[in-house]
Amino acid sequence: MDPVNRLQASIDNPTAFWAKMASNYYWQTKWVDNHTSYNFNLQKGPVFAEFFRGGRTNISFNCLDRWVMAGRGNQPCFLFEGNDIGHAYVMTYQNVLDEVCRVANWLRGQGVVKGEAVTIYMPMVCELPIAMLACARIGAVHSVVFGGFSSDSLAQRILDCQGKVVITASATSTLLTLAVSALWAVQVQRVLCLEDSSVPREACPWQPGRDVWWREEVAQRPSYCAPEWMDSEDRLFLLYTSGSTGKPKGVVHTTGGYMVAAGVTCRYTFDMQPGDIYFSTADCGWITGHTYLAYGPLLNGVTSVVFAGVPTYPDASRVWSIIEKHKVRIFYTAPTLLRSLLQMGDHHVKKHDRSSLRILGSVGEPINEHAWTWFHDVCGEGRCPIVDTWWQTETGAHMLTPQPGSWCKLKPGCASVPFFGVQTVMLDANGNEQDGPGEGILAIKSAWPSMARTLHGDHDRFQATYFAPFNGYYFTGDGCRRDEDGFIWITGRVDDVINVSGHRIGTAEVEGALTEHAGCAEAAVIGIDHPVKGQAIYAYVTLVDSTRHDDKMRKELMDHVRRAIGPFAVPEVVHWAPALPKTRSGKIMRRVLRKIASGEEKELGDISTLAEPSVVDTLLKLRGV
Ligand code: 6R9
Repeated sequence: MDPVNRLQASIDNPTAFWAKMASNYYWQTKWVDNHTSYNFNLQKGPVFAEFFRGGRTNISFNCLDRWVMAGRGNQPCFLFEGNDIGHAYVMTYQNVLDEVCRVANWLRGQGVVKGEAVTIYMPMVCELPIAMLACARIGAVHSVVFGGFSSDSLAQRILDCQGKVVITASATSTLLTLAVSALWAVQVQRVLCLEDSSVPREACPWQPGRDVWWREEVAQRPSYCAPEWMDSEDRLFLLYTSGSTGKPKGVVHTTGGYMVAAGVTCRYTFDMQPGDIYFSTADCGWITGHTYLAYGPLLNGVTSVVFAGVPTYPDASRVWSIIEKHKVRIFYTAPTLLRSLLQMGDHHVKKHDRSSLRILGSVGEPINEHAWTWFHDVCGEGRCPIVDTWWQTETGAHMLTPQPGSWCKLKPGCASVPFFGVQTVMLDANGNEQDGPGEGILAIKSAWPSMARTLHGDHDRFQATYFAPFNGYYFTGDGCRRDEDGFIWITGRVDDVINVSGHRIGTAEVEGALTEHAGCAEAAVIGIDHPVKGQAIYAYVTLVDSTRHDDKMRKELMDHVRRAIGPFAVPEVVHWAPALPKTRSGKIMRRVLRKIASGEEKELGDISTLAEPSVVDTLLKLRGV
């Protein structure tokens, strides 16, 4: 069958496609014949999805033991590159399996049982995916919290998942300080801390009896731990993400379906073969690091670069020097990094040999044509296809992407076509499917194996967020356009989610953090275009005392957001707003705020529905004050 027909056949019959793919993995017990079912129609009962019913497996076994048993134990699994040049080492598949087992045995020793949550709060070192795999080994549910989150955010997430064990690191002293200060507020019985030689032990706040050192505790444990055979629908992990309202949502992923989709998307989108050298700049604190650093590459037996440094240190050629050093074949990164590197000049790229590169990937936000062309022509020397992968924390794996084969057209900035077995549709505002070229809302019509099964502790919110907007469909929150070839272009979020440097942030979260400050009466946050970050956070703030419109107050508010959420959520601009533009029913008109922020006040449109039209003039006067 030619590739186009093969893709279409998988979309027409996803169940058969996924079952065929699943048989490439090790299952301790095979699934039953009618192994897949789902419901997306709220009128017919609760939303659910089930894949490979009856099947039992363990993802860490498929990531590690399988390769060791096949004689690949001495193959490098992780190629670590620290921030300082020369701080580099290799871990083979056997080394990783041994360490995963030791950590798994340590976790069991703490009484952690199958189904229990373990929070992981670490920088991007090899021990981060190792800790994740160790949880998976014993059926504990990992909840990784990005190292850039503040102690308050960490505490909130620990409380929500009720885990008693936290795994963290002293690699940056702030990390441990933050971890410790947050833990005081909550019930945590044991903290496993990875020591970094650059931080003296005395500098680490320590609670004897609760806190222990990784190197001391883990080394004593046996280097084999029998895997816990998990039902396909048993939980694998929780990952908190932002939505348009309320507190962060704990997205739940399960074992079998996630495993198959993580492995298969890597296999096809990146054309991975065992032994390939792969480099992703993703952090395991986000979904991309889960699927395309921790799990997917290992499921394919590839060798992954784990880069813990800053891409511009010691200079802007760092990633290209790593690509040259390790002869990287597949490079997966985010548009925001490309945009920051391209400003620094082509010479940084060209001084390193990139002839090993075969496939380039982009993820996290729309890639603009300029960045795409630079990535393709300069970095990839015009030889490597770019796979612009569209997907989400909730989808678990790639949903739309070009395929790297020559049969798939490459269009700069286009997420292109559905992945095998995925039924994407374009809806109009009333939820009707649209055929042919046009614009609409991107939705998914039927279940796929790596879809989120629920939100931790809140299935109602899961249904209300993703299925109630268009009953019968998974609502992505993204707008899209379909061109004459049937290719899909992502046009950005249609809800109140902002994407700053590929980090997903809810406007409501930032507003909540601002209004927690005693001096802030009200806040409205929007996203504005930013040349490097894609979007930046722009905050309108109404103070209790308007005589305090000054930079000192501005700094206080920004510091407050840094403490409440983390540095990446700090507003780029704070615009004083004695009052906000609201409708008569009290709804903030964000459209008006966006126009004022972007200097398009001539295009404000109809503002006659504003309760108090004069606020617009006041806001214009205070722009830049
Ligand atoms: C994987 C990830 C999801 C949101 C998503 C969309 C945006 C991701 C994109 C893209 C255009 C792409 N997004 N990939 N937009 N082109 N290739 O980033 O997950 O952090 O949950 O963010 O990111 O808006 O809805 P997550």
